Amino acid sequence: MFSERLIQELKMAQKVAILTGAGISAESGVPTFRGEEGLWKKYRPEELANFNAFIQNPKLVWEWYDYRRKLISEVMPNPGHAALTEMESLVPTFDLITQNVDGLHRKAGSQNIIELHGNILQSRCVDCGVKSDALVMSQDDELPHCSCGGLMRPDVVWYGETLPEEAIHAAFQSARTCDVFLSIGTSAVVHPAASLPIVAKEAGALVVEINKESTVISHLVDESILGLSGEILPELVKAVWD
Ligand code: BJW
Ligand code: ZN
Repeated sequence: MFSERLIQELKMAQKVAILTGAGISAESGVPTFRGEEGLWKKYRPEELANFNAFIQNPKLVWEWYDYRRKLISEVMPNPGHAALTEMESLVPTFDLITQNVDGLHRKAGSQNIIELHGNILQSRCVDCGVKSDALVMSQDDELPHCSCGGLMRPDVVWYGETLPEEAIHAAFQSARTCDVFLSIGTSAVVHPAASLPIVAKEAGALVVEINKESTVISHLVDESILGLSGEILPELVKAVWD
């Protein structure tokens, strides 16, 4: 299933960078964004994951996040998350860059996590920027407000917003300096995250994609392994380090 090149490069790697997307959490029961399963009520994620949508209808957007936070709180990391946690203990330097806001890598025990799109469990004030543990809308559907009076919003990165500076800097630095880069469970259409595998490739890393289906970067990477990350990643760890 795995090329000798991938096995040898991973064995010898001093630094491995991983980029994960919604696909890694799919086998835990978290819906991905694109395709039918990404729909909530009749909305596509891009209709809700932007500041204009929030300002126009904060109640609707909070409802979507409340629904997702509840769902996430009820699911567990899957063998794909666990394999990455194990990989971290086997590689000298291991950067786990994730686009996911679900916190499942942390729950699985991963340590060095770079969250590019924030964290759904936190909220932040639109006016003063103060952060707090996410507030669930109260029973009478009151919107969560900050002590300064500002509206609280989910502490995530929406379309058209800049990514946390420290996280994006660390992610590009990792892509530029790793020996092996694995892009896992992401459609690789959302930038700047989608540029990371390309940056790694240009810098000379072995770049391998693990995804259920081909993506827009499949023809640009060194190897594209089609299948479920919850099945492939444990096999990969076994093939390289057992
Ligand atoms: C499995 C599986 C299994 C399933 N095993 N696989 C350059 C070029 C073009 C556009 C832009 C550009 N630079 C910026 C833009 C605009 C925009 C963008 O990229 N748009 C594109 C869609 C065209 N980017 C931005 O706006 C970003 N900001 C920015 O660049 O700031 C600078 C700037 C400011 C102003 C103007 C211009 C520039 C911000 C992007 C923020 C994205 N936010 C979201 C929501 C986060 C909060 C939340 O969760 O609610 O992030 S959108 C959504 O997409 C979410 C995800 O993290 C992200 C990526 O999705 P992901 O993870 O790839 O999921 P899917 O569903 O797409 O794919 C899952 C894959 O898994 C599929 O392929 C399945 O087959 C597979 N799969 N089961 C393995 N078991
Ligand atoms: Zn405030």
